[in-house]
Amino acid sequence: MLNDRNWFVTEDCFDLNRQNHAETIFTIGNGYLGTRGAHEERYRGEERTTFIHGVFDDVPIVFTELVNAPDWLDLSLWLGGERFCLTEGEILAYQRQLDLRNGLLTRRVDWRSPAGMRWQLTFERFASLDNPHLVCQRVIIKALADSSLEVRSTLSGEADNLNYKHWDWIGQGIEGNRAWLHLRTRATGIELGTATRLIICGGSGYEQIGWDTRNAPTLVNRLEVKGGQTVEIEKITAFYTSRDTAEPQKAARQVLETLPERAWNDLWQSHARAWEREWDACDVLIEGDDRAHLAVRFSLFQLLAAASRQDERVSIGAKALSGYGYRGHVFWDTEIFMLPFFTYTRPEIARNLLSYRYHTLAGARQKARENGFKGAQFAWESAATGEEVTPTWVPHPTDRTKLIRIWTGDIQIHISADVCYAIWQYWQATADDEFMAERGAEIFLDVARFWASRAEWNAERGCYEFTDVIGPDEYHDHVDNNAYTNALARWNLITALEILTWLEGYRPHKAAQLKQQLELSEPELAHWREVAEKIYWKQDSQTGLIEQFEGYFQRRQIDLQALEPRTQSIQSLLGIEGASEANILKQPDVVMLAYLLPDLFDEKTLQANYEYYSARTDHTFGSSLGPAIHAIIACRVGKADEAYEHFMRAALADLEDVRGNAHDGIHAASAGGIWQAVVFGFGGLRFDPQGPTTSPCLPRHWKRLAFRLMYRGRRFEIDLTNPQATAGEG
Ligand code: IFM
Repeated sequence: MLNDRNWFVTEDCFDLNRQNHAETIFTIGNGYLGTRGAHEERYRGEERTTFIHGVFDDVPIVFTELVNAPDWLDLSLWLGGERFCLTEGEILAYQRQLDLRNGLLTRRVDWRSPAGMRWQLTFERFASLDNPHLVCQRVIIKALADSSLEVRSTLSGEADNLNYKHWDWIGQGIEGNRAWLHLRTRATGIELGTATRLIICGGSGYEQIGWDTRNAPTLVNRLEVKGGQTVEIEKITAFYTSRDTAEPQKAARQVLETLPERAWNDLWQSHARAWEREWDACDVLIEGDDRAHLAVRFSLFQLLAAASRQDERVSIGAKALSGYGYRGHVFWDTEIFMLPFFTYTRPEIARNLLSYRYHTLAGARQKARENGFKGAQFAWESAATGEEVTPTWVPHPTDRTKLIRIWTGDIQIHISADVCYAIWQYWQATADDEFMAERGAEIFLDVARFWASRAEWNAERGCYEFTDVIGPDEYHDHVDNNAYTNALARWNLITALEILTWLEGYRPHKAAQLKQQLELSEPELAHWREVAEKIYWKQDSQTGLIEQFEGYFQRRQIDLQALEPRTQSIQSLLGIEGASEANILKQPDVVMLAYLLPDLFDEKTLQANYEYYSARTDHTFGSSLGPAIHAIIACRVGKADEAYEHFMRAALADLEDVRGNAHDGIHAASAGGIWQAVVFGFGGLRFDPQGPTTSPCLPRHWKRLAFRLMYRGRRFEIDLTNPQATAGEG
């Protein structure tokens, strides 16, 4: 790790009004599961969730969602006969802290019960990164006078998703200090086995019983405690599903058998070592700006906690594993925003994430077919199978009698090129020819085929067009010739042809096999070339401005400044139709293109387009994906102050809830964008044939920026200092 500062996210008071935000930011995970930071004891309005990667089940409207697993946190404490609850009695001291170095969540409470008894409690939990099937809790309780203690720990199969039930009961049991539960998802038939073990040390007069209540086996322990004495509760819980093993319930029980009598210390050591290895690969140091530094590390922690290391059939949803937002669905957020962090620091994880798209090709082919196209068209929102799972209609946010039609699943087609872009970037960064030959090439070729079949020939204009699409800027739907979509499609077609040529040289039998499997003929390949050469493209030769889509320049001109200060998005202010008729963007579109395909933009073109579109973008309440990208391009056009403003807007989206929606789950795309803003924006990192090189544009108060990278199998440490740094946020 690069230093020992800025590793702790801390909450100094118990506040039920912001409990859902706190649950999000105190989410812990290990790439297998993620658990929101709900407390051990229950509170009204809480959203206590554990999501396990790949455990999806059917649900109305949004088709499928990650299922909330049985709650492993539950511990109900009866102290001297009174239930421990922070809304009763008096809180004498309180602190909750997430240690980003290792994902240990600790809560310290000094509590006076309603009857006046004083107790000091320390709660700890972590989700083992070493054995991702294990989650661990410890509670240390000190009574300040002689008293009694009762601990109740329930494994509840009643866990639901906002009142929607996904689990059917199969079986359960209690044996001594262990309880287990066996469940199955209702529609998808995924079985889950969970088992828990409760050990208590300290105290006397120990009594252990079990309540074998259906669907809620409960371990109960009663004991006496002396004033000043400490009691330690250790609870270890295991999860397996039928995605991991044929007998998940047996596996969950068995793994607990292998643990020593007291397991916390051993499990902790191996877990902490695993996190140390993670940070060793990717830590970032910012000197001169503690707030930014903590926010960057928080983002990286959340990405690392969400990424599967074992399973290449899952990806990371827009809210990772940290909340109900977008129901666990996977968007372009993963490939364009999160993946670069993994590609350049943990390429093995990036490969897994890209393999998810390979394994969901069948869904993408089905989508293309159903829409009357050839090849593979990736779903705008994807889950277990790659079928499209974007809801078609959703209830209006304020008028529940109305429904809103969501078009992104039908026509936001740029996602297919985004997937290819991430594969190409991974290949450039790792030189993993094996992956490209065995998986990437097939995706590229089938997506290129989709683009060629989706393109429409306009005889009058003599060009190919993509009509009726949505670009990254979702305030405008049903537009023709969105510049981002057209340019990425062209890039995708050309690069697919280049990859095929490469494959013919590198692994001729694989190239031949793919051509045969996909029935690729020379005339079809020639057609791809022609489509790529003749795709509609409009750029003003004088100003360099690229029109975001046909007719964009004629949209109603809105003066954004005149609407400030705002507390809501332009779409909420003007309505869906009103925003669509106006020229305001939800998020970068041409500017996004400038980031991904910089060769299309010379200095003047970049400047012109950045200034034009940035002034017309809803930075504060549009998409959270935008600010990090604006920060990067602002650096490229030499606007360090502006870059910093965008960067902090992205960096604080979760920790300080600057958009007011962090309760839904972390902004995972923004988290990935923040890393890119630091490395490619402020660090000015790029790759020359000789390797990485930088042209920094550090915020004026940053004294030092250091980060680590992997590039083509070599590790690099980049260390940039700013001798002119002014005193800043410190
Ligand atoms: O993928 C994004 C999109 O760009 C903007 N709306 C939210 C989606 C999920 O984060």
